Amino acid sequence: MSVILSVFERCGIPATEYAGGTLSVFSPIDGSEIARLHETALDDMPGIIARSQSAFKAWRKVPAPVRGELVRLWGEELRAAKADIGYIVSVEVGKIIEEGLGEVQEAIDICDLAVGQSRQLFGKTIVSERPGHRIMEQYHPLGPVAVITAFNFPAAVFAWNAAIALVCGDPVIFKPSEKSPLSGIATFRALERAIQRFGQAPEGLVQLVIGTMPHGDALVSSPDIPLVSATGSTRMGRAVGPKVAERFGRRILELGGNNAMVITPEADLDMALRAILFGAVGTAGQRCTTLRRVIVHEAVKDVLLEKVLRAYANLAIGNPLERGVLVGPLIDAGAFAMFEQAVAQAQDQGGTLLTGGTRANVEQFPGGYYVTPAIIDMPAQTDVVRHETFAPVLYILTYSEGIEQAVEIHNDVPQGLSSCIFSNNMREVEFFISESGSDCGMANVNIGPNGAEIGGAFGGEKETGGDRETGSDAWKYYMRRTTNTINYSSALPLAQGINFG
Ligand code: UN1
Repeated sequence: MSVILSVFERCGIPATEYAGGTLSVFSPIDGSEIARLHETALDDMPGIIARSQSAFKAWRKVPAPVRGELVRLWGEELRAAKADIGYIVSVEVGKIIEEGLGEVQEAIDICDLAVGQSRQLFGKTIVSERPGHRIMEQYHPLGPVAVITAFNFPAAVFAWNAAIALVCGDPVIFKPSEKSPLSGIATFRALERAIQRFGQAPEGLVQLVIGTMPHGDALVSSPDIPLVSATGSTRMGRAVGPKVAERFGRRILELGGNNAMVITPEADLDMALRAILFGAVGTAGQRCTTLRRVIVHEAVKDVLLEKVLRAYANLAIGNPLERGVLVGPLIDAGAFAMFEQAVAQAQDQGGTLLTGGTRANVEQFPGGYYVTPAIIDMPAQTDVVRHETFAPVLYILTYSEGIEQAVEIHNDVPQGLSSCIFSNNMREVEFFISESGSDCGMANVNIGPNGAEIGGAFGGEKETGGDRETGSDAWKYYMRRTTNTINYSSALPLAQGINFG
């Protein structure tokens, strides 16, 4: 693991930073400690927030396309550091290299999108009911944005928020997850290098906070941070949401998912199989978009299961840094305990364990929590199925009637992030994505629920939080809208025809 130290150095994380501190960071690959980071002093939080506020006063005046130039440079720095940051993601989160690199690519992609967006921060012009009047909307910078990320996407989710916030004119304070801060720091350092090359950013435009819950709390509770973007569990969202609401702040919450795939009698089962594999065992089941439920028609259930079980039997589980391995470790002992608990509960609740569900023996790394991905055939959508377990546990649910029944089962969970249908029947497909279909923020056709591109809006309904980030018009969350009514006549008529004396 000593190679990681030279990668840290190349990414701008020197020994003075990764050693000698109080926050231990472990690699899930073998459970070893890879860094001891220095935590941000809690006393420094007010100063950090104040610096962000003063940076805002300068940054909001920089023309948006010029702000876009900074993000363009960040994209260049990320391209140059892609292999290194991808490697850190793999070591720190346990993703296979391919997925570690994919995550950095996602950060690069959002930079590209944000650069274009920096020339497209537009409002509407609206006709007025009064002669000689015009109405228009403008989008102005909002203020400091706090970005609090989860362990599983430490580079991409920071970039999703920071790239858009920066072009929108907002400074950023970034608190990465204490479980995977190094990937976040490396991504942040690439941004600092871009800032240096850019040469005209105000001091405090982007700041990093290394710490735990109290640090997050300081950001969430501060009235000087108009927008908090937080990714994590529904439990975390329940704590963050009300605190931000209490001070009338804005929030972007990306919380739990319980993503399903409906497989109808007219599905291409080989395609479905491939999507199930990437969806359910990719990232060892630790994506918020991970496939957690398959809702399959009884007519194709046996054929599908046979294919899926055969593929699961050949899954390469082990060192995520080794080519050919598809399933790396869970993040830590806590995640493993949840996995074990879910597998046991599902069986208590009438499920039949078809494969997996145990700790995998990876001899090389006795300290890592590797598991055999579980598939559990459930007689009904019981409590455990309705709960998000952040691990590779796939529940099989069966339907026997039409697509309406499948959708009913599909929507009968508290979460609403991502969903998909496999079918070549346009009636089923259109129903699934219609107003009466999937109630999720994302509903895909003949592709899995995960691995979304950044161009669309990302997020979901119900306990997932209701907000959106990345592409489409998600940028509007990061700006404040003003409606301007302009009178260019020499009279002062009132709207609604009111005659006031
Ligand atoms: C997450 O797991 O928090 O759609 C984000 C996906 C990725 C992002 C996942 N683009 O799976």
